[in-house]
Amino acid sequence: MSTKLLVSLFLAVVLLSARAAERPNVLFIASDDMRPQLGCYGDKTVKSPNLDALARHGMVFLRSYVQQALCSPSRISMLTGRYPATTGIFEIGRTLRTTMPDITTMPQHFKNNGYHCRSLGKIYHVGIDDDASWTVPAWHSRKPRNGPVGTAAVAARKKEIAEKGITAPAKGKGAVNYAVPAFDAVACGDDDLLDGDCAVNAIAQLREHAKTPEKPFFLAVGFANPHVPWVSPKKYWDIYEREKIPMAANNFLPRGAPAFAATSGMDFHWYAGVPEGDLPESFARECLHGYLAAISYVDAQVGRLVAALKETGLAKNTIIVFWSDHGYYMGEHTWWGAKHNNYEGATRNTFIISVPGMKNAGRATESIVQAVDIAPTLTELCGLPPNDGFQGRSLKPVLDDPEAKVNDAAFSWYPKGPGYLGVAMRTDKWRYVEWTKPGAKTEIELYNQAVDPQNNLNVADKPEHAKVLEVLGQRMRERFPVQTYEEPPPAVKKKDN
Ligand SMILES: [Ca+2]
Repeated sequence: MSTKLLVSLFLAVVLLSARAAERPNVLFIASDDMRPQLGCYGDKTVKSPNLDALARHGMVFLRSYVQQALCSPSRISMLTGRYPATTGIFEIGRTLRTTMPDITTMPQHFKNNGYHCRSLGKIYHVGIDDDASWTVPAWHSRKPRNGPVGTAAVAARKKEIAEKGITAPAKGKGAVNYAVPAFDAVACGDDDLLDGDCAVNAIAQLREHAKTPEKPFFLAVGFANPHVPWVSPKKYWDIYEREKIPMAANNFLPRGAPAFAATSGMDFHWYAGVPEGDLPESFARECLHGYLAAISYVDAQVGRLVAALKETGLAKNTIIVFWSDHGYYMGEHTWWGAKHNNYEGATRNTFIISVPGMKNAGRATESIVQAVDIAPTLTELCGLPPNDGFQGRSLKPVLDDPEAKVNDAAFSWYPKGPGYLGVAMRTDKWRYVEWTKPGAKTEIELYNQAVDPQNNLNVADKPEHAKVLEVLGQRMRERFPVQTYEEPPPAVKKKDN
């Protein structure tokens, strides 16, 4: 080999390493079932000082939508940068490789470009992970998700099942996972429960990374709260006055909506102590109290991660994303502890991005964004080559100018039924939902978001909206042809929750 070639090779290696070292790190924080109920979203009740501080150093996306309001399909869509229409996964059960064996996911794209990629806690749905996405296998805390009361309830239920020789149902009242109370204020420290322990491990990872600044990282940290059961250390309950927590005013189903569409999950009602039917007000208030405490518990863990970034000096070169996998209902439309549909409350999620040195720090944007936009956004912000498989759009124009628009609509999917697949299109003014089923009449929903932000009244059948329906329907069909979906038979038993 000639000296000239050797020198060129050496320079190429030096340049590549220098470029890798300059690339920002990514701390991607996911929270499970956290609706945009934070101080930085204008909520006056919740205590979220750390996420509000993150928002002051970042941008809050007020109109961010996930592509399906259910844990696993939402996460698979976001992590692959593909719509569920492409992943074909609309349920909890199958891994993404079932339908897309050779896909390159967002973290895998980072891994392929020299990043150390790691998953701690719930990033993909628990038990439905993707090894190819990570440099090392995903890590899960062994600390309890529940306090002593919940842990004892599970043990008692297991004992009862063994003694009676019965087969417990996998779902519903009587299932082992649902033997725990729906909420609990535990006299313990943050690190005695799962999410605090996840933060401890994440901080340890950050300290390790600080020692090898030449290798950028993509660290994904997923918290289990505020998914039901709402279990958090008692100190987070003590910061709220239960009687002052506002209750939902629209405790009725969306009016004029198809009955099969206006439904949500019932799993919350399977937890121990949850009454059938309407919740008495005192019980409903305890639920809201528990949900808010669980948000504050996550908020505190985020604060610890951000403090670790500052302490290690990593903050100046680390992009922080905070994302929840969908919205949530806490009494609105009579739904509790639920998502599972195509309405605004289920599909709108919490989403904050903080980029070191960003000029619009502290701004909020009403630009319509989607979870599939995250992959191309981080790819661009980190200077990686684009990946043609990512279907969203980079949000860098919005980060540079909160008034900028990159999407004219956000799309979400949900199978309902049996046999219907619904696609929702959220534009600036409308939520337009089409429900198609082979051999059945297509059902349409239309909500005027400008006057009906919570989707209380379906106005699709108003004669004055005929033209709007035609235009919106055409817009949707141009993007996504009619698709059908049949839920696959359950294959392997997966860990629930
Ligand atoms: Ca979730």
